[in-house]
Amino acid sequence: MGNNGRMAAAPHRVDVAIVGAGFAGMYMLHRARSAGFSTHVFERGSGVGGTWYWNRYPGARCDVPSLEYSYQFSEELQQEWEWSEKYATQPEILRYAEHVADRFDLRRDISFETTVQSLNWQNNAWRVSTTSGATLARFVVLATGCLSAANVPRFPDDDLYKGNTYHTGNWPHEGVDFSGKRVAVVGTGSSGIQSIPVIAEQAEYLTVLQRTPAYSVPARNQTLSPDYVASVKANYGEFRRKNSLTRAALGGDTPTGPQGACEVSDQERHNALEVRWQKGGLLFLGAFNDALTNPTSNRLIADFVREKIRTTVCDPETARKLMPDAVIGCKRLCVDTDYYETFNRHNVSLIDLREQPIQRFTESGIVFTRPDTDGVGKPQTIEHEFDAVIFATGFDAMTGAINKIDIQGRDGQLLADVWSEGPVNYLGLSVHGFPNLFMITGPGSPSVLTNMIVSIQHHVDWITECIAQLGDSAKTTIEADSEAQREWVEHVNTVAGMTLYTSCSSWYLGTNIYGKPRVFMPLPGFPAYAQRCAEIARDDYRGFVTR
Ligand code: NA7
Repeated sequence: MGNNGRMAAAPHRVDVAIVGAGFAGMYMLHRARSAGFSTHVFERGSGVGGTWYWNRYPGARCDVPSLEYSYQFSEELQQEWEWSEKYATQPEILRYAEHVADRFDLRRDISFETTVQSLNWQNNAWRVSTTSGATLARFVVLATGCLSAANVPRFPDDDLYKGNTYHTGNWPHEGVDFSGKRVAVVGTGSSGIQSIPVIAEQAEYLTVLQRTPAYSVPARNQTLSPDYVASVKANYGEFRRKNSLTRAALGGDTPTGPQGACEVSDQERHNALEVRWQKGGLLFLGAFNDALTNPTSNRLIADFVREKIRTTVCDPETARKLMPDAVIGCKRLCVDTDYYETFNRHNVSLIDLREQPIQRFTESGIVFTRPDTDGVGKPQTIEHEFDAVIFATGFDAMTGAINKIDIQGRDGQLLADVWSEGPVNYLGLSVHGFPNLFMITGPGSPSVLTNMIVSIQHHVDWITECIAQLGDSAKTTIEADSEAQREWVEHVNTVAGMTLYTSCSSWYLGTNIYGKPRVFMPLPGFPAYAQRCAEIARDDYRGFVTR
C-alpha cells in the first residue's frame, strides 16, 4: 500500500462523501470536517495528490508559479512550506500534498484504492457504491479533477505491438529508463512538450509524432531566491488578493498590458512581447489586452512566436513543421524548457502526422503513410521501429472522470443522459435533478482557465458555507433550478463566444474526444464569476431550489 500504511475504512453513513483526494478533495475534507460534518473521501489511487499523483512523466512540472500554486487557507502552512523553484516539479508538488495530508491529519478519513462506481439518490440521501462497499451520504462532492481521465487513442493493429507503451497521465511509479532505447512520443501538448527535452537526453533516439503544432513559451525556470520568497511571505495575503483580481487568478504582479496589440507601433509591440518572452511563462499572452478577442492582434502575437521558432530551430523543414498556424492561446499555451532547442539534437526528429499519418502498428513499431507516391499514384509507406511508445495524448477533460461514475439523480434520471448534448449546470457547481451533489471546478466555472488552486479553494469555501447554511435552515436538499441552469449555460456560451477560444479544436471544447459534444466548458474570467457566486449566496442562494 502506498498510503503510508494507513487505510481508513468507510463508514456506513456520513454527512459529506467526497470523490477524489487531490487538491480539491483534500481541502474539501478539511473544511467540511472543520465545519462539524462527518466526512469521508474515496480515492482510486493509493495516495493523495490527484493529478500530481498520476502524472509522474519525466519533466512533469506546474506551469503556474509555486508561490501561487499552493493553498492559502492556512497562514501557518503558507509560511512554513518552502518551494525550491519558480515552477515546482511533480515530485515536489506531491511532497507538498503529502505534507498537507499529514499536517491536517486527513488520511484517517480517506479510503485509498477505492473507486466510486455509482451514486444513487434514494430517500433523500446518496448511496455511494465503491469497489469495496457502500456508504450513505447526505451530500456528495465530486472532486474528481479536470484532467484525470486519460485519453489513449487506438490505432489499427496496436495490439500487435510488442514494445512498451505508456501514457503520461498514468506513469509507472518506479520510473522508466529509456537509456539505449528508440522512443516515440505521440502528442505535443503540455505533457509532450515538458517530457520531450528530458527524454531526448536519455534515449538513444527520440521521434516526436506531432498532429498539431503547439505554441510554447519558455518557462525561464529558476531557483527561488530567499529574498524574493521572504518578500512574498511578508505580505502573502496581499499577494494572493492581487492574484485573485486577475482574469486567470494568477500573476497579479504582472498585470495585462493596457493596450491592444494593434494599437501600438511594430517596434513597441515587438519590445513588449520580447520583455514577456524573456520573463517566460503563461503571462506572455498578457502583453496586450486583446490577445484572445481581436483576431488581428492575435495573429501579430502568433507571428512573434513563429519567428522565435524559425530562429531557434536550425533545420528549416523541421522549423516549418513546428510552426502553428492556429489562433495562439486557443488551445492552452504551453510552457517549456528547451523544447524547440531539442529539435537541434542529432538524436531527435519530428514526424508531422498531418503529412505522414499513422497507418498501423506492427510488432516492432509504426507504419506511416508517406506523402509521396510510387509513381503510379499508390501512397508509399515507411516503418519506424520503436522500443517504447509514449502517449502524451491528453485527457477527456472536465467531464471524463465524472462520466465514468454511474450517477442516478432524482426520479431515476442519469447524469449521462442529462449531459448527452453537453454538461449543463448552474455555476459549474450543481446540476438540476441532482440534489445535494456538488462539483469542484466543474464545467461552467472558470476552473482550467485559472490557477486551479485558487478556483478549488473558492469552490470548497462556497460549498461548505452553502451546506452549513442549509443545515441551519429547516431544509434538507438543494439543487439548481432548471431555469437558472438554462440561463447559466447561455451565459457561459455568450462569454466564450466573445473570445477566440471557440475558433479551434481543443480539449476546452471536448473536440479531442471522438463523439463528445462540442461545447466550450470553462467560463473565462475569475473575478466576475467569484463576485456572482457571492451575490447568489447572499441572495439566499438565488437560482437554487431548497426543500
Ligand atoms: P493535450 O494538451 O490535450 O495534448 C494532447 C496532444 O496529443 C495534442 O498534441 C494532440 O494533438 C495529441 N493527440 C491526441 N490524440 C492524438 C492522436 N490520436 N494521434 C496523434 N496525436 C494525438 O494534453 P496534455 O496532457 O499535453 O496537456 C493537458 C493539460 O495538462 C494542459 O493543457 C495543461 O493544462 C496541463 P491535437 O492537438 O489534438 O491535434
